[in-house]
Amino acid sequence: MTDYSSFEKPSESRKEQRNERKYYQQRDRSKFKKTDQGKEDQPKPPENSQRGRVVAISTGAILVKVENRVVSTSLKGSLKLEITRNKNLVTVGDFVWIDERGQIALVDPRYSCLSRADTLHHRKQHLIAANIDQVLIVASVEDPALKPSLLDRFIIATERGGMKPVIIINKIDLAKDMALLNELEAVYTLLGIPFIKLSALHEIGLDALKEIVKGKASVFSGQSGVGKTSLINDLTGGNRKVGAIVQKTKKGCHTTTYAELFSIGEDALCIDTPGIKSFALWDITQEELTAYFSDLQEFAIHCKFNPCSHTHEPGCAVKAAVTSGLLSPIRYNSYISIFEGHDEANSLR
Ligand SMILES: Nc1nc2c(ncn2[C@@H]2O[C@H](COP(=O)(O)OP(=O)(O)OP(=O)(O)O)[C@@H](O)[C@H]2O)c(=O)[nH]1
Ligand SMILES: [Mg+2]
Ligand SMILES: [Zn+2]
Repeated sequence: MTDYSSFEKPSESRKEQRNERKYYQQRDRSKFKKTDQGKEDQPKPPENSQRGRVVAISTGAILVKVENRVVSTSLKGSLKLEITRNKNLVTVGDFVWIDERGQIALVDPRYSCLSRADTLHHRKQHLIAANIDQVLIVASVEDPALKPSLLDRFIIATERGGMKPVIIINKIDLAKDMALLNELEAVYTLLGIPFIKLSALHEIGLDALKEIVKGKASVFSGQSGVGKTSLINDLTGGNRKVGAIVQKTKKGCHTTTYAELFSIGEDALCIDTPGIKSFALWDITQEELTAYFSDLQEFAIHCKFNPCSHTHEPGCAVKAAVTSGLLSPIRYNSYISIFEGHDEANSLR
């Protein structure tokens, strides 16, 4: 079991806990769609309850760090009734209040939250992690192969949830052709998204990763087998379980089975997550989708029709920009893939 003793400074007093709570509530991410923060009539924590942070959720148990110990707890019955639009009501990184009976009675408003549509019920939000600063979107050059449209899905979910995206391309030791990588690097650099190429196995490029995680809370997310846990092991000197790639499918074997939060050194936190099988965006309209592709949007304003889906309409400036080399076909294909729901289950409204 992970040693949680050093990962977050325990709050000394109730007053300090209140201040901490206020701090998180005040972090304004108004540029992004609010998750569930800012409600005027937030319920108050019950008398004699203690505040803690969810560090892991495994089958049946929610592990919460309260002061400097980790307790195994569950959701209070009345909270479970609120599970309607959400697949899960509490997630790793949440700040929660544990009542006298040892159950979670209240979940604090989140200042950020990474979520996707539930695999089975697309109208439901599946929370992956909460109250983090950035999402390290991890992909590998090969085994499993790089899927640009998956990067873009993650970027949209990250920005909607109020976090900063960082693209981490692992396994560069397996790269045969750098052309795709270079093109992606150019696209994302132009969009202001950090793009880090490295190899967890050969410890290449780790300094850039160390720099990126410094002083922040980061969640590592991506397909199974891309090397999330390997990278975290490199950063923490830990020995978490990693799994070999299934040679026949070139995919990971879902080694990490639940999300877990722990510290990287003194000042950084990270969350390791299980590899995702598919990533459907949650609760997004077609208009919003175009707005998230800011490079595409630049041309979209010149389309003959408004609105234009940039698929079949005559006089489409977006398609013209791809033809003339002004817009990367990778981004356009990605947009189309999300718009039409190709290769990943999708839930556009
Ligand atoms: N060639 C190469 N292999 C790597 C590299 N990083 C990780 N691997 C291998 O990729 C496999 C999967 O690594 P994991 O760290 O378990 O991947 P993960 O993303 O945590 O996978 P899940 O927990 O299933 O989501 C292991 O066999 C690692 O040794 C790398 O930089 N290069
Ligand atoms: Mg893993
Ligand atoms: Zn158009």
